Amino acid sequence: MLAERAGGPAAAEPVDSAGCMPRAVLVVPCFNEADRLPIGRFAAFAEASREVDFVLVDDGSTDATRERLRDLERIDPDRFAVVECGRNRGKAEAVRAGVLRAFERSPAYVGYWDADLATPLDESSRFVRVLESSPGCEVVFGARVQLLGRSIHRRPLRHYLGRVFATLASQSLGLPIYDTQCGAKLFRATPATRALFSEEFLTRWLFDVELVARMIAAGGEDGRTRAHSAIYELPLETWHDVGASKVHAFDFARAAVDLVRIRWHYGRPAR
Ligand SMILES: Nc1nc2c(ncn2[C@@H]2O[C@H](COP(=O)(O)OP(=O)(O)O)[C@@H](O)[C@H]2O)c(=O)[nH]1
Ligand SMILES: [Mg+2]
Repeated sequence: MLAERAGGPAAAEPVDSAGCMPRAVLVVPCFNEADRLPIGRFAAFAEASREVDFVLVDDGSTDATRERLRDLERIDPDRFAVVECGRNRGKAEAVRAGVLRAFERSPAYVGYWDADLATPLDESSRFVRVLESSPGCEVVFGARVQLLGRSIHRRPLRHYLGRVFATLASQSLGLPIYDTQCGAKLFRATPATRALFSEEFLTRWLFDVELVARMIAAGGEDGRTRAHSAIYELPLETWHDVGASKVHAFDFARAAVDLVRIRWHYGRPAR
């Protein structure tokens, strides 16, 4: 059973779900995912691993996503919670609503994970281990790096467009970040982290870039240096592009415009 504890997330020692607090809560944004949501993989993972609970966000889907999410909730209501966002507002706001709900469970770590499980759930334990073993690290970003001995499968066009975008994002942020857009991220659940999610995001898809911009801004004069040591990019063992993406070519043009908006809005820290 998940129970709230006094003292806030940073003050409490996490225990497993069979006790009280989940070690990690992963938010899964879902928009029209009824046909591709791998319910069996979610259920099997929750059964096998007691350290992760889920907040499933239905972002105003027009298919049977909500019913599928409720099915998961029925399997284990202590481990799966459903948030419904009335109308479709985009991944950014769906993740934000889910993260704020996740904080109410007082976990040690809060993150988000794409519904298609392009990043398998098994990878989440590696994210947790990084935060456990590195007290100075606040955030772990999955990074899709094609290294020998890994299983990273990305369609070539998506890969190259993604690399162009990642380079632009890195330059715009003034931070040598490799992969802002991977849909698997885990944060230490502190008040500072929660504050990153307190305001609405400017963009629908580049909120990951906005989160980094917010971290830099929160660090003041030393923002970039602090963000550099607080963010750890973890090269994934496995990442498989799952078909039927909701991101289209037009979105890459839109992304370039949004990068400019982000830079304008959050400002660029001095080098
Ligand atoms: N909330 C919300 N989530 C979305 C929307 N579009 C996509 N998503 C979710 O964002 C995640 C990534 O979407 P996906 O289509 O796999 O994008 P890609 O892997 O980057 O091509 C999935 O969990 C989707 O359900 C949307 O309009 N609203
Ligand atoms: Mg995907």
